Amino acid sequence: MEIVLVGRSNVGKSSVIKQLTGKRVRVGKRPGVTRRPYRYRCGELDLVDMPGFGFMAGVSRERREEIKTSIVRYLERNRRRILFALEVLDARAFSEIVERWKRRGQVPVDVEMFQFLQELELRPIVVVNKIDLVYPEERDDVLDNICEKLGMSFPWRQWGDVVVPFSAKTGEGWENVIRLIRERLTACGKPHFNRFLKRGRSRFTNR
Ligand SMILES: Nc1nc2c(ncn2[C@@H]2O[C@H](COP(=O)(O)OP(=O)(O)OP(=O)(O)O)[C@@H](O)[C@H]2O)c(=O)[nH]1
Ligand SMILES: [Mg+2]
Repeated sequence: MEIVLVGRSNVGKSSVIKQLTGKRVRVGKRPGVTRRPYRYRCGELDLVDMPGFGFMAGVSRERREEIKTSIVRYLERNRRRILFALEVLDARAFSEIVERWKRRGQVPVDVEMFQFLQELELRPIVVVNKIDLVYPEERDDVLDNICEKLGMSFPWRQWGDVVVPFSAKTGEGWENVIRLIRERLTACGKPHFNRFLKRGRSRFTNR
């Protein structure tokens, strides 16, 4: 069984996996570091790091479309093995990117992906990563805005079982990410899969 991580390129999917598993994961400053699904085995559970979608400098439109299609196919083909998904967003960049797409009259790829995950009943947890880059007094607004863009009404706090602010850099929000994953695993009838999270947690608590 597996949990998949999806999201725009460079939002920090690989960094989140690194923190969750404590494993050596390739993380990069340049978008497009993860080129194919990478599977990290954690006992009976796998965490699958998907390639990032959306704009990447130096990557053609055709290639970007191919990546998106390959993610959709992967999710459809492996649906029965997937317990749920984490959709990772960049707290600071998200709203601006969504506005840009809307001005062009298109549905932003992040929003499309969130809807697709819901259609597949993958009950996505939205990990709003890089929250360390948003001033504390602006965070509620940023999170309300993200909820609204994803089709959920604000205030964001009513979606505490779906949306979780996090920083893979500082560990802020870690306890809530773990809590949501545990709740999902229990809801899927796999509470014993929680064991794999222990090592990851110690990475922050031992800092
Ligand atoms: N400030 C800050 N930087 C972060 C955080 N999480 C990740 N980063 C940085 O963001 C960059 C991208 O991180 P990755 O984990 O490689 O992102 P990714 O989503 O896997 O990217 P692709 O594989 O290209 O799709 C790296 O430089 C990370 O160090 C965070 O919470 N805060
Ligand atoms: Mg990556």
